[in-house]
Order: sequence, then structure tokens, then C-alpha cells
Amino acid sequence: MSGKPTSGDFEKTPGWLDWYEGPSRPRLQLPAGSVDAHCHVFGPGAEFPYAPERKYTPCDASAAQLFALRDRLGFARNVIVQATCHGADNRAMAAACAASGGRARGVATVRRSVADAELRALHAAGVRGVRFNFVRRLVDFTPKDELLEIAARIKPLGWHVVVYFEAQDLPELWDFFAAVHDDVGVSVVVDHMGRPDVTKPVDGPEFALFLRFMREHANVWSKVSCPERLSVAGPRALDGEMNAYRDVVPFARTVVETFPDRVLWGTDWPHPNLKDHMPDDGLLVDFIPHIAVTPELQRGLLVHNPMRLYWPEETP
Ligand code: 0GY
Repeated sequence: MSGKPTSGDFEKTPGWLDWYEGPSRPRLQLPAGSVDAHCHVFGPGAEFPYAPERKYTPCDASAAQLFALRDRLGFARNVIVQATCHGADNRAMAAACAASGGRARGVATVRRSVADAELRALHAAGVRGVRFNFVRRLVDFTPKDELLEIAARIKPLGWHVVVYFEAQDLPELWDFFAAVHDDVGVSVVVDHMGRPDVTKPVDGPEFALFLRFMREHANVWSKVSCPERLSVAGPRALDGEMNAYRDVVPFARTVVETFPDRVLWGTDWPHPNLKDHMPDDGLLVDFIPHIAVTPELQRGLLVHNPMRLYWPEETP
């Protein structure tokens, strides 16, 4: 572990795992124009302080470091998702988008009090969505009427809503997501397949509910990301081949093959809150052919789908 310090007055959360330096070059040659559609920047804390209400303090992970990773792995673009350690202070994410030369778009976190001028400024920086987080260890509860109000405010900008929740909470959240999708009328993008419990059967009732949720809502998308977060089997390959995180494969592959034009993929760099191991991002890219098994599925997942959602003006 390199022990990269956090900057300024901030102390990393005890046991924090720093992102992996010097990731391997993937064996998979990514399709031209591929988008890493779920990643974050952290600080640097000295320039962009972490939010007082945060539940963890990460090690710094700057825009320049993210763009170096993008180039090393072979991605063309990033979608930078506001991390909870920055609360609703979107400056680090927006600055990273602005510094990307048009090669990054963002997803923000805003409160009900956000001014229209701030929304317009975020749009100009490259933001195209807001994130609603329902994972209790990451955020305090926000009333649903406040979230519905925010969804209505961002709709005229053509943005969408990104949601992060755990599988056992989908029954309770279903009506709220349906209201965002059907009544407000904005697209809903689910982080990490709604965090399935991969020790349960892929054809069991819990994952079936998630698939039904996607089937019944035509503008719900899913990121098939974060095998390293969902896996119980872990990163160790059973043979010389890359079959790490093999317990996640049936879940992600099912979503890719059932909804090939509504799936996205991202590294999740710099991987907040991992407790057991920090993945080599190059090996994570080599997970992709296990879940998107044809070049056509890979082009949809990595190029056409994220371009339609985040750079529609460049999409024929
Ligand atoms: C992720 C997952 C996590 C954290 C955050 O914004 C965040 O803090 O998203 C997590 O701890 O599961 O997508 O990065």
C-alpha cells in the first residue's frame, strides 16, 4: 500500500484502501470511443474540502489521476459521479468535467435549495444527471418529496436520475422510482444492478424483481459495474485465466443480454469503501468480455449506450 496521504487537515478513514497504482494494461482492446461511465474524483482535499456530513474520508484521487487511468486503460471518456464524501458540493466533480476538454460528463448531488443558476452552471460544466442515494451507510435520509421536486427541476435540462440502493430495498423504493420515471418523466439509471446479493440464485425472486423493474420501465438503465464490490468469491482466479468475481458473471450477463441497449459499465475508480482488496483496474476491464460476450454487446455497453445518454448531441 502506497499510503498516499489525504491533503490538508483530513485524515483518511482507518483501514481505507488506496486506489491501485500502476494498473496492468487490459488484454481486452476496448472499442474506439469507450466510456468509463461510473467513476469519481476525491478532492484533492486541500483544494476541494470533503463535506462535513461525509460518512468516510478517502485518499485524494484527482482529475489528472483519473485521466491518466482513462488513457492507460484505453477509454476515451468518463462519466464522473458525485461521491458522497463531497455531499452536495459539486466543485471537485464539476472542475474535473471542465478540465477534461469535453471528454467527461458528470452526475451531481443537489439539495432542494439549489438555485436555477447553479443548475445551469453545472450543465455548462458537463453535468447531465443527479444522483439519489439510498444506501444508509453512505448518506442520511432525504425525504422523497424533496427528491421528486429535484427530479422535476432537472427535467427541463434533459438530465436523468441515477439511483443507488441495495436489492432488499427495491420493494420499498419501487413506487418512488416509478413516480420519477412515469410521473416526472425522466430516465432512471441504477448503479451496480441494484446491488444484488450474488449468493442468491440469479433466477431467484430478488433478482427477478430487479429484472421486472427494468422490463416494466422502458427508460430504466443499469450499470453492470462493480463486480469487485458485489462478489463473495473475490478476485482470485481459479486457473490461469481471468475468472475473478465469477459469482457476479451470471447476474451482469443476464442484464446485458436482456437489456443490451440500456446497460452501462464503469470502473468505479477510485473504489470507495472497499475493505478486503483493491482491484487492479486493468483486470477489471478484462472482466467485461465475461459479461458482454460479443463485440456487438461490448460496443453497446461501452460506446453507443453511454454516448446516447451523456453525449446525445454527438449521437446520430
Ligand atoms: C460507488 C459505491 C460506493 C460509494 C459511493 O458516493 C459514494 O460514496 O458511491 C459504496 O461505498 O458502495 O459506486 O462508488
